Amino acid sequence: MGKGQKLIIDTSLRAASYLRSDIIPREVSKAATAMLSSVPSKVVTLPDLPYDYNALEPVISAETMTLHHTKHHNTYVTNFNIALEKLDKAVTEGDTSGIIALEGPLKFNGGGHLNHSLFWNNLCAKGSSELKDGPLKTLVEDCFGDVATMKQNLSSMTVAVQGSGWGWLGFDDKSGRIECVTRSNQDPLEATTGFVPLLGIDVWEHAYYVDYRNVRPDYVNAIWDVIDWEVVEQRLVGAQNKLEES
Ligand code: MN3
Repeated sequence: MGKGQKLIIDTSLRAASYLRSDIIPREVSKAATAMLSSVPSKVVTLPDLPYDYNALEPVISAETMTLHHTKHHNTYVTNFNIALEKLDKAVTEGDTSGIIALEGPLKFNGGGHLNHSLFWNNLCAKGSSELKDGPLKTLVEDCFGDVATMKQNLSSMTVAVQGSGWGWLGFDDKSGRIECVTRSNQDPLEATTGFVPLLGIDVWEHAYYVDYRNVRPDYVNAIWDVIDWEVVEQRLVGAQNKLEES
């Protein structure tokens, strides 16, 4: 069964299982619930990297990339699926307290999954990182004066994140401008601020400790060599198009 099909079926089964027996026969409701719980409820999976583990060397080592992808990101995926399963159960049982208690695990693990999925894709091999003339460069120059100033702003804000977190270049769909924003832990940018994520920099220690030890500024300064600006520009253009359609 395809992912889309499963989602549609899951949704209709869920709807059926919530209906009271005075609206539909109890057997139908029971069968829907039973069938729903028999369908594997794994909603997210660990995405493949768009390059080899050693592709970002020497900026980020293959060791860091392997650990970061197969251990850290994978743990967010696993725990997000567990939280979703619990959510399903709590919703089915009408357990309001249980639903609310899942807010933290959903945000942390779902955010971890979203953030890393964006992060892998906005990186590329050193030789391929080039910010060419186009809508992104034009808007960066309009908002920051020049590209170097934008990099400086985002670097210093990201280095200054207390504890674990992320630095982002975000698109503000109210003003149509780009801004530097930081978030703590795995708080996902769009869900917690409304900014559309264009470029993310992970400054959890697991992202750089093997290669840079505790020297976060060296890591953040080096990462500019492996930014996939084409992807960042695609995200910008996508957000701008969405804005025009709305
Ligand atoms: Mn990470």
